[in-house]
Amino acid sequence: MKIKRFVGDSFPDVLRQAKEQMGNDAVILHSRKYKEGGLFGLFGRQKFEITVAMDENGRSGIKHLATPASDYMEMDTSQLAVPYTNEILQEIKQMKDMVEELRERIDDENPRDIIGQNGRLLLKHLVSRHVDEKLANRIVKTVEERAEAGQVHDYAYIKKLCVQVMAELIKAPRDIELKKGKSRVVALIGPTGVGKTTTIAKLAAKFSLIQKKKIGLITLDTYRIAAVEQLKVYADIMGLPLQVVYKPGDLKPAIERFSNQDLVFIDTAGRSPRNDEQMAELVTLLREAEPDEVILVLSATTKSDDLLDTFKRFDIMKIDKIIFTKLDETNCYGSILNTVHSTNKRLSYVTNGQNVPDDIKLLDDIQLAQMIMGDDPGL
Ligand SMILES: Nc1nc2c(ncn2[C@@H]2O[C@H](COP(=O)(O)OP(=O)(O)OP(=O)(O)O)[C@@H](O)[C@H]2O)c(=O)[nH]1
Ligand SMILES: [Mg+2]
Repeated sequence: MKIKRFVGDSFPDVLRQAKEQMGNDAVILHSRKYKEGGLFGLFGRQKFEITVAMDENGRSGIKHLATPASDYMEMDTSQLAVPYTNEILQEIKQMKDMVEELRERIDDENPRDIIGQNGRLLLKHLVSRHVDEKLANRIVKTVEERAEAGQVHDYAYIKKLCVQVMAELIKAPRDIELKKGKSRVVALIGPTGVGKTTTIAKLAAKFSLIQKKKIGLITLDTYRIAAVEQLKVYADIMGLPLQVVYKPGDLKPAIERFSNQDLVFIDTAGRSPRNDEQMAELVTLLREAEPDEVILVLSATTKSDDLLDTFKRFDIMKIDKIIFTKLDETNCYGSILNTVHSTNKRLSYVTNGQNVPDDIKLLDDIQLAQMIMGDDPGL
């Protein structure tokens, strides 16, 4: 018995290697997927491994795994009107072999069927990455239409096409806009605990320390004592001015006082989108603030249906962009694509950890699509 391990970038790739070196009769003993390398353990490269055995006498093998005729003999035929004779079993076996041979020939000669196979593989993969099944079907269809006939057998090529198609759906994420000589007011809204305050601290650090912009911070979150304290700690560390607003009437004057800052971030209290009273209060505050940008903060760990529901409820505040947080807490980013697709909103930053200010990034559409695909976006 010869046993060998094969490693590659895709399952078809390792299977091909195994077939080439061990022949069609080899038997797969074990298979697994694992991540290699990566950043923050997040963008590791997906690897596939199979362990294959080959009986050197050529007796065990894939062909022998097909049900042998003798198994049919063991069926309980007492209930059947027509008894299974050896002759019939022989014919069934011949027909099975013919179908198998035909299937192999079609696979070799008909590239469209190969794309069909690769398409099915791709669909399964996208759904496993939490891409909505309907959307995944549409993506696969577009990939199939665009695939060059000569390359359809190449799954790596099909995956690359898929990344392009998904990137077009995601569209290029947008940075926070700055206007020369004008103060810009940006409010972050969203459900409780998604990371609004932490994200403001990261953004404030990026714009003040790296881009040398003048930043002002305003918090409307006075519901919890700890909430003001949380932003105050960051403001003190970065040496940024912070104003705490307790009632709607004080908001406009606070923004006025920051009219010389390049960028003013407004932190809001996390609201349950299902609590109408809380939502109405937030709407009143935002009307008062008239922010230049309203950014909805969502967690990548939330289910697609809930993300969409949350978006709809917060959209009375006219959402401009979406920030996704906690990318480090999940492996499947299909929900990001689903949300962007069904809301038709632009993404902005993504965050991938609790560290202020490091764990925030403005990825491009291709990098996001690669992440959704489960590939290393090369960061
Ligand atoms: N793993 C991970 N944790 C994060 C990320 N962003 C924020 N957090 C953590 O999530 C928790 C909540 O963060 P906050 O910034 O207080 O969230 P919030 O949306 O302001 O919460 P409320 O004001 O209570 O609604 C904290 O423990 C943060 O450190 C992230 O990208 N990844
Ligand atoms: Mg907060």
